[in-house]
Amino acid sequence: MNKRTFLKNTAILGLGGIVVPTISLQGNFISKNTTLDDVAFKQTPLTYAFNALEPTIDAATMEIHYTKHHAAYTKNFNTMLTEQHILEKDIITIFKNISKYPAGVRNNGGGFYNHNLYWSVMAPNAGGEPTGELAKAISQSFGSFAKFKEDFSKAAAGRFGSGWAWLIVKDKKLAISSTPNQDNPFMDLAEIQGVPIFCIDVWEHAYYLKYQNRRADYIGAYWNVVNWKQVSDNFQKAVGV
Ligand code: MN3
Repeated sequence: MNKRTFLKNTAILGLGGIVVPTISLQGNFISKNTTLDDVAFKQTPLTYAFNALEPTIDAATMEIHYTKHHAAYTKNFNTMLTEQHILEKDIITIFKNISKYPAGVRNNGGGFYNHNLYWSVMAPNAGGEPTGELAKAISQSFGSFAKFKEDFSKAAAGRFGSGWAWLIVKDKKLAISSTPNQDNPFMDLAEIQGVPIFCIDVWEHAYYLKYQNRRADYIGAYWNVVNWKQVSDNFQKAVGV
């Protein structure tokens, strides 16, 4: 290397140090000038009224759950990303590396994402049974729809404390899992990892006003509001990946 090339390289390296002065977090570009707008993750708008899932989910629970609990997770998630100068916009990428992020990103990011999925897999005048490819896959994986319901309900009832039960696609096959708190099957620290296509929130805030301590009753009634059309779409996307 001659002196001129050496100086040129040194200048570039020096410049690099100035242009990217901040620490790196799993390759995410981090800027000191991040604003809330840069990272804003938003609550999915509800496509039905707060009272539309009555009598399975009462209007008061829906309204508090959506406008208080989910709104808080969403706000706190955006605030965490801003404070930590995290510009990653793909939440799945964040989840797949979640063990490297602060706990607040894990808890609030999970709370943000999980509830968006939960609202979307419920609908008024829904329930019944899935059809098509999803119905076939459920029979193949669990023996029958009835057995799937039984196993999923067990996972939801058996989750100690607060958390979620999931139907996931793992290696193109269906599996049931559950996670504590606001963890999600995409997260690198989830016991069973996969693509979540259906879920139930078993935090007490999801059912306590109507069902009090009777979590099993809430789980039993939940099947009346499942939006199988949406779950089927989620399944097709997940197996198509
Ligand atoms: Mn909840």
